[in-house]
Amino acid sequence: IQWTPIKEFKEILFSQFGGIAKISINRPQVHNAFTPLTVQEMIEAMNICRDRTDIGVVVLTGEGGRAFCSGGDQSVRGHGGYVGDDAVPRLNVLDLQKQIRSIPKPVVAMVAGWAIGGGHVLHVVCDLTIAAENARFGQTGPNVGSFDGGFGASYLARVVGQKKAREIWFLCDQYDAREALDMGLVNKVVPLEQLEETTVAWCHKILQKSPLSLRMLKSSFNAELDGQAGIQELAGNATLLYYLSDEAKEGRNAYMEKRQPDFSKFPKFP
Ligand code: 2NE
Repeated sequence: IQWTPIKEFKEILFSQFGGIAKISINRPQVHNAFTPLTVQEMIEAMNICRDRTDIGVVVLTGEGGRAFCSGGDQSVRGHGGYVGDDAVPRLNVLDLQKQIRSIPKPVVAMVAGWAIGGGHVLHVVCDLTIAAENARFGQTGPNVGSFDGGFGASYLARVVGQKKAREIWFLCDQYDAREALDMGLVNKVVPLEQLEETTVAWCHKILQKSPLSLRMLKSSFNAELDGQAGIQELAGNATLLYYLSDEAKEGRNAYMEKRQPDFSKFPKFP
């Protein structure tokens, strides 16, 4: 598969293949652990994916075939967060998690090797996960003095159930790809050499579907779980659809033409 670079970054690769964008953490020497800069770059890439109308689906992955992501880079963990060049401690991966959930396009985690700690949470918040047979999943927070009580706990529990989510966090065990499939944590398991082609095939299927329908579905799935923020997303999509209608345009036109709007011709559906 010939990926074309979209933009150069220091700690991620960002490329596209037709309507598919791929964001790949490029720190294989530490199993793709993230720093504040990695996350900042991923956030920028996600923003580009959101804005670009030719991109319909985003793949999140890690370079090297041995890890998707091993969470926050412990070597830059300081007093109150992960510390970048500006010496400010941050947990900006939480912003990235929200962005993955709210971008109105499907996000697919393509997992080879380790998806651990904050890296595990990243795949959990993606819409779909396709795993290679060498994938290993788990949380480590209680081992290393950390935890993610947001999506990392509550959304994980929605995905695998309360008992299993508590087991994952309280025991910090690691689970292979087959176990992950059995607990509904991933959508499909394939041999490592078929991981990318399978992911791209799934993405191509998605790209053939109605983008507005996918957008509405993603925000509908989120709405039930995300409270006011989830309702806001769904309602924002309703506004988008309404703006496409002649009825809404009559309101705007009347205002611009300094006249009373005439909504009488629009049906009052049962
Ligand atoms: C992933 C795991 C189990 C793999 O083990 P193994 O034996 O296959 O590899 P190894 O030798 O541990 O790792 C290879 C190199 O990568 C570094 C290691 O230190 C090692 O470096 P060298 O010794 O070769 O120099 N490395 C791996 N993960 C790293 C990390 N996260 N930070 C810095 N260096 C890392 C094993 O490597 C492992 O358990 N890794 C740590 C996983 C972890 O605890 N992650 C942080 C969880 S907390 C978090 O992510 C978080 C949160 O809880 C809340 C908010 C935000 C973030």
